Amino acid sequence: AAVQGAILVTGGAGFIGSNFVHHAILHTDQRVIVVDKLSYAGNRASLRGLPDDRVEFVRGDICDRALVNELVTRVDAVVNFAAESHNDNSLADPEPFISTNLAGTFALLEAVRAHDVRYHHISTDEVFGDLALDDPGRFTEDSPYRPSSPYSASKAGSDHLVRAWVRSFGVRATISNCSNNYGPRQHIEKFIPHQITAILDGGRPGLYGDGRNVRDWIHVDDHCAAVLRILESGQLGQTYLVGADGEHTNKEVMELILRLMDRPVDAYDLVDDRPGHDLRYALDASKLRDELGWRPRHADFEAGLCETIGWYRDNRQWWRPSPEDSRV
Ligand code: NAD
Ligand code: TDX
Repeated sequence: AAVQGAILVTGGAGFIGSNFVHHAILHTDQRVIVVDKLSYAGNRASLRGLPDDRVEFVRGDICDRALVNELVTRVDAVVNFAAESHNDNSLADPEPFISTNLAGTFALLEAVRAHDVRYHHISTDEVFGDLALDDPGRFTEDSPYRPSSPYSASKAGSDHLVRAWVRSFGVRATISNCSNNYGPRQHIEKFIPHQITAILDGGRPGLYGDGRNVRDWIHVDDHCAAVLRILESGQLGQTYLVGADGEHTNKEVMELILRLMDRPVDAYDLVDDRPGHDLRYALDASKLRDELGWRPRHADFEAGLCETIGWYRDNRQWWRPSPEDSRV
């Protein structure tokens, strides 16, 4: 196999990173080192229940070049999930997006270059900007980069760094650009868990603008399986789009959540729109399907959403820790 003993997972206490660590422990015999600085978005509880002899947790910053350099010498591959990930935060204060998403990627690239370690870069469909609501097209690997927000611009810049390190230095890297993920352990700042937890708390959820914006949803497990497949069999230097043909307007998703939670489907407010709000994301994952044989397993969005609602209902202490929890 392309990857042997151990993987360094950056941002492994975050939403997708922690799901990836659980996935890799279940589906491979790899050992995993997680490095995560435990920003507001990181949660140590997301890594509970994993075997101690296969998972090591290191609290640290991917911008710390000495730390990253040392960790890279102990693994066969790096998967970089660590990022500032929320568009609204990037509008309020772009600075951490520049340091983590750009300087952090730079630190990792220099380390994998020095030690010739395989690198996989996690990115987003947002680097391509948005599509018009009436545009029948979808993003492909060849779509031009046209990011809209400080977040997506920092991710776009990080992708460019990876490609430059591949071409100029022969770094053995791949990139994946995924659509909007949903599932367990997603920070409640994000749309789906934000609405679910607002309803569980007895509040009224808010839809930005008129709710016509479209997102292309994929279950986080399907994203994790795709990343593992690319790590094992992806062609070096290549980019793969990851998506599961899951386009829905925000209004549709809001109404579905309300219905699944036994609330009237109009029990929400329209609130101020996000400045620069991207209209539509949609991506064509044919390359990943045709070349690597990946298929999404959670094709039924309603069933996946129902399960996700159940997870937030059953894991209130994860998203609303009590004072006793924080003292442990
Ligand atoms: P998240 O915000 O839930 O998790 C990010 C994790 O990175 C957190 O645990 C945080 O503590 C950690 N982190 C932040 N800065 C760090 C630093 N400097 N050093 C070490 N750790 C640091 O994000 P997520 O939604 O899991 O996204 C993970 C990756 O996937 C990001 O690169 C994001 O751009 C990409 N992505 C996300 C989505 C989505 O829908 N959530 C879709 C496509 C791509
Ligand atoms: O309260 C809300 N109401 C609302 O209508 C929130 C938080 C969001 N929205 C809208 C904005 C978006 O159109 O819902 C949609 C989804 O919003 P987010 O969850 O903030 O995601 P988005 O901006 O689409 O970006 C996400 O997908 C791509 C992730 O946060 C990124 O990390 C990823 O790269």
